[in-house]
Amino acid sequence: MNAISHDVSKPVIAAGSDGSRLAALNAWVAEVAALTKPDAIHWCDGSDAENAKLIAQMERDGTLVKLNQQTHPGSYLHRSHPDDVARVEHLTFVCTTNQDDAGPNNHWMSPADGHDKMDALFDGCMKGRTMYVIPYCMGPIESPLSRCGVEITDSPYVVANMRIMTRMGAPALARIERESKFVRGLHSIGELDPERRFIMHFPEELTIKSFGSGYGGNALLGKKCHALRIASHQARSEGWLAEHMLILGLENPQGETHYIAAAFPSACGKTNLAMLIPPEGYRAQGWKVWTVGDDICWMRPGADGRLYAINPEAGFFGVAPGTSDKSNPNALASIQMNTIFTNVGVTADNQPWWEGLDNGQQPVTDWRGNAFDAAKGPAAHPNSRFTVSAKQCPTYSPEAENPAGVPISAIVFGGRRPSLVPLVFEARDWTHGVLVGAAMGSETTAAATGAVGVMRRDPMAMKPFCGYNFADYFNHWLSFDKAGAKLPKIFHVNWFRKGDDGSFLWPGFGENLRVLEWMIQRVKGEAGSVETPIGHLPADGELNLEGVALGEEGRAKLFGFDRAGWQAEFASIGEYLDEYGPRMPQALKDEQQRIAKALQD
Ligand code: O2Y
Ligand code: MN
Repeated sequence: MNAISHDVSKPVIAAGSDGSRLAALNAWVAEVAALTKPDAIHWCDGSDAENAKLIAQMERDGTLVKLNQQTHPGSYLHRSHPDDVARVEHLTFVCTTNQDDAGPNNHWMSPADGHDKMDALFDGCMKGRTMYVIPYCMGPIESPLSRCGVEITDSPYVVANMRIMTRMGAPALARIERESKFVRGLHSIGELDPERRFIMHFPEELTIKSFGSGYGGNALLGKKCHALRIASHQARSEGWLAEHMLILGLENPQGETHYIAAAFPSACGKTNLAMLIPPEGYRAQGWKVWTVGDDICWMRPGADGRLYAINPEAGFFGVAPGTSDKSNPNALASIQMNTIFTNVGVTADNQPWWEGLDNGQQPVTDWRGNAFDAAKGPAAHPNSRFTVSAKQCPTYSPEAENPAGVPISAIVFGGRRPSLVPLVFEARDWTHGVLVGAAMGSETTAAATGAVGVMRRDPMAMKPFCGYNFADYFNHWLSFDKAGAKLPKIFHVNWFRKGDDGSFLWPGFGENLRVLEWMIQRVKGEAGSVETPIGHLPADGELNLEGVALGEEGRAKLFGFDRAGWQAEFASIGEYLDEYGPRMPQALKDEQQRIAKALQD
């Protein structure tokens, strides 16, 4: 790496710059270098040559293993430390001056204590290592909705992933030079010791400090730390929304495309929905789904009153297990080349493998690098991932690069709800829709450490990601409903409703298009509904079920309304809102009480 690194004894100046407009950045880099004491500093330019050098270095030191280059050209496997395989919510903090500003939804530490704790960990941690400075832009470089950041890290794996997941390097640095405002993210893998691992956010200072993990959202600071926790805070003060949502375009046979943003908790199928392939009959008629983003959505009102959205990311960090030619052919097609796989198994001929791939092959090595033994667990870790450029997705929307963003027609909330919650319902209005989002519940998944399959409230799928008090966040959502606003309709879906025998009642995957079709018909005033206290359900025959085999139980549970069950649910929602005390907006409490009362009538 020496050929492309700076000698630390020389002044730390961004490459290609006279330093004047980047004084704050240069000063911060120098300050970090003085604290962490790296052997070398490398400013990332994002070029192919730089990436090739880093990959070669990581191959040499075993950080990356080259996969079968005939079947998967340009693709590599990374095995993370076995104790470092997922986000760590219990070690993730929001450090605001007032504890109430972080809210009961976050772990809190004072900014002074947070900095002290982290700086003690960072002291000298990069001795013997290279410090990489990664300028990046979240969103298209020319978009007014985009925001820039700089991540400093000692992990070349992070550099390679950030290159895929963000617009990284020279163009981002040029934008930072123009704007001079950027999010500061400091990261070190440290010793990968779970006892010395913290992910700290300082939203008031637009700063992130992450130590002791090299994995995904803990380490790729542009993703969850910047694009959700810091951005949600920034969005509140600037009048926009930073959300844990996919964005897709639904094109009908008339060539009209409606954009939908959908929030589902981690590992609940956002990537699959974003890349949906319509069922055969729909395809024949000309229906298409375009992928704008699979995880994060930044939205702001445009001059016409509609919400316009960008995907701040440039790639996908998708869950590998369960990805197959049946569940998500577009994802599978995307990851045939130039992909970094993390913690998957490997076949005898060195191809990546995971449970549910269903390609007729078998693993010989598991995610830890041991000989695969089914008795000892899965070949791929349940939270194993692929990192790939969005440009490799066959359905990647050209509109994803539009600096103006895409206009959103519908917002969808959804979770894993084995009982009670029907397939789809529509909120009556914006305030009701905000309550639907605020009341979201879902079973936990392997995307974070901790128990899997436990029901918890996950408002707007932002429980792990909202950088401030949820009560203020709901208030911010409510504030969009003002004169001149042309807001999207809000819906709730549940692809995970189970029957008495424990099996899923809805086929899901491509068939979910039927539900999206009903939503857009509702947006256009072309489909009927039945009004219930929880919202509008599809009227009989209004959601196209032709060719879907649903038994009586399926129809009753997917499209029915269980009054007694919802009474109990609304009592629980009321208790949940009360946990936030007087900061909870009265309008939301009134809405909950109005519906609870209607459920009694
Ligand atoms: O970031 C991680 O460590 C895995 S979790 C993840 C990865 C990609 C997209 N979303 C998530 C999530 O937890 O929501
Ligand atoms: Mn996510």
